[in-house]
Amino acid sequence: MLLKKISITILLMGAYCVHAQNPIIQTSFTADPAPMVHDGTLYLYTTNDEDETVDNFFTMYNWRCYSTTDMVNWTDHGVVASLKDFEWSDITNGAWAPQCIERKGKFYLYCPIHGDGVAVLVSDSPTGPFTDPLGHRLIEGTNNVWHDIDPTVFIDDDGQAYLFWGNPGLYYVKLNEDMISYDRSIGNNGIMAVEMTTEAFGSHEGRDGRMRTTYTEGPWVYKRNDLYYLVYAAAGIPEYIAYSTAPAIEGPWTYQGFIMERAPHLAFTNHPGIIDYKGNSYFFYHSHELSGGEGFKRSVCVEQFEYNPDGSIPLMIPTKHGVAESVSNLNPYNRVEAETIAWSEGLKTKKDDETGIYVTNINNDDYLIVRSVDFNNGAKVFEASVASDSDGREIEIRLNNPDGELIGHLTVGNTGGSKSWEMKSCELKKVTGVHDVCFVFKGQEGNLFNFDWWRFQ
Ligand code: FUB
Repeated sequence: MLLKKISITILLMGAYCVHAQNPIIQTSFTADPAPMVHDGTLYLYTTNDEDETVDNFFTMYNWRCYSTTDMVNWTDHGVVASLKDFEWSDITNGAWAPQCIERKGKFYLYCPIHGDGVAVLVSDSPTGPFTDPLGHRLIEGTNNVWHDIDPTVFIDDDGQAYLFWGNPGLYYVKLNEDMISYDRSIGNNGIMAVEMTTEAFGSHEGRDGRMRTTYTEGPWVYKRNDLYYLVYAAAGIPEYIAYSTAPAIEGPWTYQGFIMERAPHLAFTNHPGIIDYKGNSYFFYHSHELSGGEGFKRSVCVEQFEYNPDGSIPLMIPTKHGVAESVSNLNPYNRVEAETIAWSEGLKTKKDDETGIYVTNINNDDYLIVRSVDFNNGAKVFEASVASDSDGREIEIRLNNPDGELIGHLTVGNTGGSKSWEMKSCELKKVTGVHDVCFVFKGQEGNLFNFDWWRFQ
């Protein structure tokens, strides 16, 4: 009996390691998740905590984007916007929590510049390039640029768009149809301040002993079944996630309580993003686990959940395994970008004009896993686009995990340089059905090679 128990525990531990899915991005530090579904794909906009923290504070210059069609494999689109896109702003560090929305084929990315208010960028594609349509900030207004962070945008059924934001106050404007200006005939030159009552946002005792509402920052506004939801970081610092609901977007809001409590591996900030995709509901947040507990180096995580029958949101437990099941399989017979990753160890991604995004910083024994790969009736050949400046490097192709069954190995060889891309191929043990696939990188020293895309035949 005891033996059975021990082997079950070992089995579970094995499964746990293999399917570790949170945080969902391991190649950069990402925070402040903002999911958006467009044309069957879920795009995830994030902030980007730099690898090197300056002056023990948030060090954030860029906004990044990732996408998925299965909720387990995430394709890295790199930096899609940066503080440099706002020529009028002198701020060089402060690319805080954004949100993107589509309207009439244009994508509007609302970007808070910490210390310089909320700005907007526009693009014809969800992954950019984004440009600044205004040449000045969008929100002119609360006379306190610290308040003007964390925009969340929402288009109601009647077509009226709203932009909410703020820490520790909560404000909103009614955006005009162009999405880059707002109705200035209401409130304070267009800006409405939400009444911060305890009925609306609950109450808690701050660190200074004063009572206040739990609302802190990071609002996320949406509507479901005629009920308006406002989810936010609460009772900071450390922050929990709480939410309020209302019968109308203007309120009155009613406090509904915490939905993610503090946990040791969560950072001192947290930030919600909620979305439905392919019939499931997902809750995005961030933790500091990947950096080993550094609050200025956070990483986005996701949990699947179900609303309670009365529409309330259940308590979210931050897990290691995250999303257990993919919502669709990956077709390995189409070109797959190497930066499509379910889990990786040791890798980074880079972007250049010629190649786009590729996987780099590859050292001996680093690996990447792609999940739910559907080989169907069988793959016999593996092809990959790689660039290397020496011989003696290879990719082991294994099933499931770095120690899984070896089905082939690709000799990378010297292609003439780390930007000289060549398509290499190797034969495989025949593999059929659906598997997770693990590419394990082998070679003697340093940065072994770069990896752009792969495909099975
Ligand atoms: O990431 C910088 C700030 O930390 C965000 O704007 C807040 O929501 C908090 O996550």
